[in-house]
Amino acid sequence: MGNEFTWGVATSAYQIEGGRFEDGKVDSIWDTFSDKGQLPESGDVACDHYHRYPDDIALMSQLGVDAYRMSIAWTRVVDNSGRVNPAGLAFYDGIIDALLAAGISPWITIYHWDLPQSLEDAGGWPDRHTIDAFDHYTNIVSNHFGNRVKNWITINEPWVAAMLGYREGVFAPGRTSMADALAAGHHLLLAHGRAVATIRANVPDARVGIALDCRPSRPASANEADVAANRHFDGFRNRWFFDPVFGLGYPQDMLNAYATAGYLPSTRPDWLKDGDLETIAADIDFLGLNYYTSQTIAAGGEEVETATIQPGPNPPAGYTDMGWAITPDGLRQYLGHLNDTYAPPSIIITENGASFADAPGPDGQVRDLRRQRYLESHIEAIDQAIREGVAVDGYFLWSFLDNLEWTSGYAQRFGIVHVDHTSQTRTRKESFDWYRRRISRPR
Ligand code: IFM
Repeated sequence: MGNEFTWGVATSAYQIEGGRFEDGKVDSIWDTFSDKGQLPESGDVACDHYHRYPDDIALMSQLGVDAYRMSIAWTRVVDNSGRVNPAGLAFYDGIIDALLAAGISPWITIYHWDLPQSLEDAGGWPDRHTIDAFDHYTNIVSNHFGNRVKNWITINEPWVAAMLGYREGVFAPGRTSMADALAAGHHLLLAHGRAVATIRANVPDARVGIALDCRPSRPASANEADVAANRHFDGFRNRWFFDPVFGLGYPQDMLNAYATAGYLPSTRPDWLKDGDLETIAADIDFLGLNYYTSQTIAAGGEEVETATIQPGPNPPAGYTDMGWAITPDGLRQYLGHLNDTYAPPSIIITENGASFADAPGPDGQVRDLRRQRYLESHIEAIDQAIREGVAVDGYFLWSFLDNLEWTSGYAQRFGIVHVDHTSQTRTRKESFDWYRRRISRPR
């Protein structure tokens, strides 16, 4: 890995901040989802990062990272009438200034799923007007922070926001229509494209990208039905988002399949307007890739994301507490595939990490050897991809702190810093020191 390689850690606002009722914050769809009892625990307090960020940044400083990927809560900085909330901006000013003073470069994710509830009430992501509201918010934050923040990620994981939020209803806002999910996904991608232009206008030296999650897959056998199911799964889970971002438009096989299934009209969907695909394909400086696991697909699994069943020739090196198969070589292979298919100018691993629930022992140490092995094997896979010619220029470990893992609550622990969610005590895990040593090696 070369001199310019960026080593970082990542979090998101709802998962760590808490401070739900502080300084004029309005509700997001996750606050509502939690109020409706759809989360085992709420994010009202989370890791109380809202009040403890100076200590958290001091810990990051001990870690020695170059960069910190964090998200801004839309609901802190813009009120329900679209007016700027100065107190919300001031909170992030405090974080950004403390990071810069510590020599850590802030990488901002503008949207990590916390849509203002008022916009969901007006139609949410399936409604095109949400894009204008997002652009207004992007304009505010890029204008305000652009003098100090040079690396911007527009949208985090549009597949998750669209499919889990609007099709499966297991994530906020909890709606269950594939037609809505496809419209939501399109509008999230358009919001990305619009944001690229807005950020560039406000911050001429910005580097802008999007964080796409992926679920690389392979057929369970050479059997025709398994191969076709795998092709469909890849279209549903990956190509539907990667192809338009890189100017290939929506994959024709999936447009046909969705029309046949009755999710889309057989003619052009009503949400696809002239010029949309050009907007979505805005030039980006890097592709952010979030990778956790890969999956084997058999007939019947065309649209089923489940990482626990791994038939076939390549058994995983175990499972994380999420039940996700540990498949580092899947990352190496997928990086090669992305390079060959889309030729992105640069790839940044914007998330990679593992949930293991190791707790402090009697001596206070958190011996999370399984996480160290996971991280080591995935960083080695990236290194190998780089040797094979893929331009990977950064790695953000998910996550810095044990945090609110959405509908899994606090039970799933991805952090390299253990958080006791009752006392809010932070304890460095052994993986923290492992990562500190790993990133301090001469490059
Ligand atoms: O915690 C999430 C994060 O918010 C988005 N990417 C996947 C992580 C682990 O599930």
